[in-house]
Amino acid sequence: MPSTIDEIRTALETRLTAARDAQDVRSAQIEYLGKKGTVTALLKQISGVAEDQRRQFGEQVNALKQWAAQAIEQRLSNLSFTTRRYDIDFSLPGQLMPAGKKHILTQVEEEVESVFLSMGFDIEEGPEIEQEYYNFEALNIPADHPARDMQDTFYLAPGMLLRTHTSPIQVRTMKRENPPIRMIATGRCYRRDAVDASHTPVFTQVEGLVIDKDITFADLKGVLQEFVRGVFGSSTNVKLLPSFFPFVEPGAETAISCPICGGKGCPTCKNSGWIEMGGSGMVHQNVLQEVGYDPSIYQGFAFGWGIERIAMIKYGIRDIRMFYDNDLDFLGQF
Ligand code: FA5
Repeated sequence: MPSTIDEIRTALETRLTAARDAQDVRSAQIEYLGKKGTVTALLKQISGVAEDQRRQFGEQVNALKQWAAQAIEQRLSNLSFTTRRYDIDFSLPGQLMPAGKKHILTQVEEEVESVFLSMGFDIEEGPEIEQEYYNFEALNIPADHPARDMQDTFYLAPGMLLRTHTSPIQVRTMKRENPPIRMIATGRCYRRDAVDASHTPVFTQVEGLVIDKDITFADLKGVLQEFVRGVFGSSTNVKLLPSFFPFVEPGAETAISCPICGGKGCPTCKNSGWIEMGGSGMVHQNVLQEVGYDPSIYQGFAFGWGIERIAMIKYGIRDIRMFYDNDLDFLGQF
């Protein structure tokens, strides 16, 4: 046990420097400043010191006590700083920045694209601001044709419009390339349609086109069958119902067996077991001639479906407006 003031001071200094945590410092505090502590013992000795030395001894012991108290506090605060630094739990999860994700329609579009890519189709693109020629005339819909009423159009300038469907991309692709052609195109379309649970003025379509020698209606059905099985599940079937589109002959509305009830009948398919998905048909010979193909050599089929419709059936969404309301709680589910 150190006996002189200097020795006590040096010993405490060494002790504090060696202290690894607050606990070590606290026990040093008790050992030196506690009731039975070294410094406290010296304080008690003051009154017993000879009178001529008492004052000097008292001052030295009090100074030691003060220094010891300060040194202990200082060491504690240093330790708490270092402890805090090393107290970080690196295994705790960090605060994640909310990450954005792809819109459900983009996800469905990409899924559709990947099914067709796996069948060897190319992906084409076309402009949303389109020439009337590609949107209508080249598709066998002349200016005075009543079929123009089927697609109420946003005109931008004479001869220019917002495309009403993705079918002009067929024409652009055929004019640019020679057969054989196997392509799909997805994209925004615009119509002056009143908004309701299944219509919006801006919507998305997927267009498909195959041109080659000896292409038949059976090829159309086979490709659509593969497509719907890839998107809706392997037991989904396709049914073609007679319909009219000026750019195909024969034309067909395409229905799939209801993926929700498996074709047994439910509210989604209005108990019919079938759900209509979009148009299709064999490319009209006027269209083939317009793009410079010889219809006696080349035939083909085309189809155009709504991506929103596909997404609604796949995910059981009853109102198309949900896609465009920007409700993050809704969109975050997908
Ligand atoms: C067409 O647009 C044809 N171009 C499809 C086609 C292509 C037929 C190739 C034959 C050959 P229709 O107008 O029926 O057809 O539209 C196809 C699909 O687009 C509809 O079944 C529907 O799912 C979607 N659609 C059309 N208008 C709207 C709208 N206002 N809002 C949401 N979806 C729409």
